[in-house]
Amino acid sequence: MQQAETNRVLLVDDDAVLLRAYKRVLTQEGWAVETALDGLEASQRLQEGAFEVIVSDINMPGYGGLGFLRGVRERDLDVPVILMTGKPTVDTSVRAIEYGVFRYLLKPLNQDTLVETVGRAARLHKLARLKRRALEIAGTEGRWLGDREALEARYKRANELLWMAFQPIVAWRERRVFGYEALLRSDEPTLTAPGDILEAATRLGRLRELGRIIRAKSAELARHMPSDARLFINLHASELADDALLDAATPLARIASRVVLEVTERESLEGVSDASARVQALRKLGFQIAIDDLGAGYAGLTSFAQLEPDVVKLDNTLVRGIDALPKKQSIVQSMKKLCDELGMLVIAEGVETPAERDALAAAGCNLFQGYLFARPERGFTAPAF
Ligand code: G
Ligand code: MN
Repeated sequence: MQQAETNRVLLVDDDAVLLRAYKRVLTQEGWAVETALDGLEASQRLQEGAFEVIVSDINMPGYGGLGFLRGVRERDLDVPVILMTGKPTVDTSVRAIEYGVFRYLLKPLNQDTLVETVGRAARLHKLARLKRRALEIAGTEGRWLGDREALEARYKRANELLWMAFQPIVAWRERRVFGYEALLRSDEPTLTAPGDILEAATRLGRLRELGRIIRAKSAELARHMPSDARLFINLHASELADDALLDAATPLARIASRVVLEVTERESLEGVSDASARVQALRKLGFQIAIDDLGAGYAGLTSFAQLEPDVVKLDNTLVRGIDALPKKQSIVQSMKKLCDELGMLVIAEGVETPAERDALAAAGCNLFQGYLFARPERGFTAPAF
C-alpha cells in the first residue's frame, strides 16, 4: 500500500512513564506523536491513519510487539518499525528481522539514539516511496518495488512457510469426489496470495524451483488422498520447459496416471518453443492435461491445439451468476457440447451457490469445484453435497 508523507510517529510501550518521556523528546523534534499501551491499541491507531515511523516495545502484555509488527507488514511494506527490548533474545531478534524490522534497539534508549534513529527511519521511508514512484513512472509494476534483498528475505520466508491446500472437485450427479486440486498457500504475512508468491518467484528467477517444490509436496501428500480420486496440479506455462517435469523418477511421475496437470489459459505458451512435444512426453509418462481458467484468457485456439487437453476447466467468470444470465448459459452449453464431441471433460470452477450449480447442470455440466462444496483446506476434506 502506498502511503502519503506525514510527520506522524507511533510510539508503543506498556510503560506509561517511558512513553511520556519518549513522546516529549520526539514532540520537541517536531514529530506528531501518537501513543499506544499495547499491540492491540497500536493496531487501532494504525487503522486511523498512516505513520512515517513506528517505535514499539517488544514485551508487552497480551498482543506484543512482534505480533503487531506482523500485522503492520500485512498493511504496509514500507513503514519503518523500530523495536525496543529490555530482554533481547536470539529468537525475537531473528523473528523481528524476518518481519522487516528497521532497527532493533536495547532499552533504556538514550534521547539522542531515539531522535537519530527515528530521523533516519523517516528518511529511508521517504526514499522507499520515491523509488516506488520513479518505477511507476517508468511504467514498471509498482507492487514489488521493495529492494531485491527485502523481496528475497520475504520470499525465503514464504518458501519455508509454504503449504498445500486441497479443494475437492465433485461429480454432482453421482454425489462423489472426482478429484482434488492442489493449491499453493503460505503463512508468510506479506506473501499469502498464491499469485503474489508466484510473482515473487518469477522476479527472483525461482519459478522452476518453486514448481518443483509444489509438485514434490503435492505428490507426498497424495498418499492420503482417496485412491480413486485424481490429483490436479497447476503448472505455470514456463514450467513446461523444465526437464525435471519429464523425469520419470520423480514422486509425481510415479503417480502420473492419477495426475492432471493444469495449464492456465491466462498465460501464453509462446515462450515454450516445443510445447507440443513436451506435452506429448508428459502424456507418455501417464499425465493428463487440463486447460485452466477457460474463458478468462485472451488466447484463441492455440492453447487447445498445442495442448490437446483431456480436461477443460471453465473459469469463475463464466460461472458467476450464470443462473440469471442466459448468455452465459448458452455459451457454457455450447462449450460443453463441443468438449463432449472432442472427448474432453469439463469442470466448472468457482461454483458458489445452488442456483449456479443447477444452471450449470442444466447446461450439461456435471463436474464442479467451488466454495459451495468445500473451500481449499489442509488435507482432503469431504465436500458437502
Ligand atoms: O486459477 P485457478 O483456477 O487454479 O484458481 C483456483 C483459485 O480459485 C484458488 O485460489 C481457490 O482458492 C479459488 N476458488 C476456489 N473455489 C472458489 C469459489 O467458489 N469462488 C471463488 N471466488 N474462488 C474460488
Ligand atoms: Mn487451477
